[in-house]
Amino acid sequence: MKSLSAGIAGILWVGGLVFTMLAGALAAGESGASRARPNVLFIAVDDLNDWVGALRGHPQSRTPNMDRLFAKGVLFSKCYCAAPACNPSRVALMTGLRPSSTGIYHNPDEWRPVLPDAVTIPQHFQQHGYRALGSGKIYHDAFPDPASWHEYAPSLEKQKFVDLYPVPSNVNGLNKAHFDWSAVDAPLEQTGDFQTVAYVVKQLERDWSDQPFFLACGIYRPHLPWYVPREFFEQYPLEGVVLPEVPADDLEDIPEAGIKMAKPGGDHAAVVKSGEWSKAVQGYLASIAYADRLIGLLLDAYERSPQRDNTVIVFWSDHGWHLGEKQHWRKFALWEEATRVPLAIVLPQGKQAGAVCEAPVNLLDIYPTLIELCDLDQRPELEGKSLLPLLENPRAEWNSASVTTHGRNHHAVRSGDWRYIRYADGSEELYDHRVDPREYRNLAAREEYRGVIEQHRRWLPERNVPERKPDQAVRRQDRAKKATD
Ligand SMILES: [Ca+2]
Ligand SMILES: [Ca+2]
Repeated sequence: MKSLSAGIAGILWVGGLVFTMLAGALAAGESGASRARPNVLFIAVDDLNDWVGALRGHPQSRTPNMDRLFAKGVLFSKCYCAAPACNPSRVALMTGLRPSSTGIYHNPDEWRPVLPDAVTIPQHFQQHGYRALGSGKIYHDAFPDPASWHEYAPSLEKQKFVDLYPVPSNVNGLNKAHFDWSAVDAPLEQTGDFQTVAYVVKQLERDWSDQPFFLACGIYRPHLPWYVPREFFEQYPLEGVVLPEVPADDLEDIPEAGIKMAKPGGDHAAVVKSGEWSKAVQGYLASIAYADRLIGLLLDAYERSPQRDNTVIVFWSDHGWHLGEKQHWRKFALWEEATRVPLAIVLPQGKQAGAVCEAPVNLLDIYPTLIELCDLDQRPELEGKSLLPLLENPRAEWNSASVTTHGRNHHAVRSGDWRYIRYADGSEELYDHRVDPREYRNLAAREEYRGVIEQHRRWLPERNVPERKPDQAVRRQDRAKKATD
């Protein structure tokens, strides 16, 4: 509890939490168990960009259940990932360390041998008497972390249940591994994500009066391939699908290093040429609708749960996604679409329900926030910043910017109004979000913005450790999958 200066509502709320913590300390004194510490329901949705609820990234996307979750707590409308790819983003989030400090920049970078002593979020909870358990994708598929959990489904070594695939696959004919989309004729109950949610629901129904839980639920869609039951495709009839707006000359003011990330001659050229763009957008929307349905089942269970009034929910996605903006697809870039993620934190007993916080925050901030919310020991090595002051007062002054790193020394700095990108070769982009939310006009070369750029440079990490030489077998495996994760 650091800040007591956040206004009446904040003080009342902190007062309530102090009481809870005091009760916890008393309980600990009596029984040795930290009984009154809040439980944590930790929900990850893979590859979910801002096409949700109040973030309004796409005019047609409907996410009633995620909206229901956001309405219970604080939705952070300017949250960005530490890295725009599954593995480095998740490693940063779960260890609290920046990619530029660990050298875990890419998907094939096996992280545990590099960080043998890192204490992940669930490990830290374990050390405070919590039961750590879960199911689904929390770490990158290739690198689960058995040390993080007491129990996991399907197992400590395998995070995900088997998924549905149409036969034959490669439905769109693009021959790009998992870069495919199609309705499947099977019930929701047969999907891997459903089984993950069913496991988590069962855990929520258990009696937890003797021990608090840290319970993780990692939903895999809308990660590729976009194979979900037909009913979700039918929510978005193909003929009405709205495509992202992509000005033909948008890349003309972008430096070479940015164009290299966009790869306009790759996925985008193939999708446009094959006439699959609308189907792809439909597939992503359908996959989000499917994930949303599962979130609904999870929320129903949370609402029925006897632990509801003493459970914190953290809802996050690991990075954003391009569907043609900047002639780019997937993540792996430093623009708004690839870096913006939904983050919501639901506090016990409906505190701050329905608030939207516009301060620029980062997924790295989750770890220190949970430490304060659950009164765990501080970890001085963490590089994020506790969001507690913003949970107390979502409009509080926030003198910070959010940094995303993609490969060594390529960084984006997002402040409240600006996005500044600096690539390793020194080339730059600057966008004014007050007038250019789609980042069409790169202002970096204009003299009058030197001051703004200087202000943003001070957030760039000072340390940029070299890239690792990843395990070649893993790299080959990942290449075989075309690095879609
Ligand atoms: Ca991902
Ligand atoms: Ca442009």
